Amino acid sequence: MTTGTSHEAMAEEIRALAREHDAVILAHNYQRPEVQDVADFTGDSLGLSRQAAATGASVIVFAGVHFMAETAKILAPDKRVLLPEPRAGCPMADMVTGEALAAWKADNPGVPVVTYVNSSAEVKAHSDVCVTSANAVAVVRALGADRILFAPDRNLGSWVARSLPDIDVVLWDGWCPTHDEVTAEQVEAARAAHPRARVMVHPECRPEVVDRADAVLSTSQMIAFAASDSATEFIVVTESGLVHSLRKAAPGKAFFELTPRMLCPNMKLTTLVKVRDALLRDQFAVDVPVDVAARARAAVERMVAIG
Ligand code: CIZ
Ligand code: SF4
Repeated sequence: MTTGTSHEAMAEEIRALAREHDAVILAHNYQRPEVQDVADFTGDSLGLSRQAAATGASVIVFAGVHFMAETAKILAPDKRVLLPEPRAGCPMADMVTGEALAAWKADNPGVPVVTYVNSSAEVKAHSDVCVTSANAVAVVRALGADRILFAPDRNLGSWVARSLPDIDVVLWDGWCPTHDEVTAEQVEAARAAHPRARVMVHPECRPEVVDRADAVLSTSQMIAFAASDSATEFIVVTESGLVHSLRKAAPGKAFFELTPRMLCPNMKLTTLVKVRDALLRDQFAVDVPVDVAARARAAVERMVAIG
């Protein structure tokens, strides 16, 4: 399963199965290149969940991690949502539970709870509003509160706090292991090696890394920025899978990764074989209890309405 030819044969089988089962295949920007290439749509978690809600297909195969498939189910409750690899979770999403968030909220009456979409349905259901890395600053600004609780990513939360100095942002202590381990020295070394490159940094990185960016962007924003900016070289400080999407979106430009490369082991668990098996065996369905889904959907919809 490593050669181009075997990928092509498997991709053909997957496309035929998707037609047969009335399925749409969605792949996150951090997925393996061959999984991105077999998908109908690639994108960030919210963009893909909106595709899930808009599609006419009855089955959604979500190549990503568990919270993303849950978000798709929340926005498309009547569709069957399959996660090809049931072990694909997100350690950051697991750093807060619905129960713990509810207790934090009870300790801070009247303070809005703002939750990153990288969280479980249960956690979203206890939140006032969700945000993505693309809209966190704009949504929090629009809330008009002078104090907020932000979970689970302390790094995205500190980016919001530093962008909006008049708002008191109280941080939950969660982080993404893949983004949090990047150091300022690594970014400086990459810049020294590629002095003409623009540095694009994801806000899940630490503040001292974010401070060394030319642009602080979500994955979908990085794709748009690289395609439209006048620069022809870019240093990409986010999960390595995005480089494949960037090269497709801006084929004439050069994209450099940090050393060591940034990898999310959970994102890499999904393979073409698992996507094929998901379709073949109708596995692994992701369900969200109706009441939890309704409350989580309200937090997501509030974000969409504000942003
Ligand atoms: O929301 C997403 O898809 C994630 C995890 C990253 C991003 O910036 O798009
Ligand atoms: Fe979670 Fe980080 Fe992996 Fe995204 S890259 S799924 S935030 S662990």
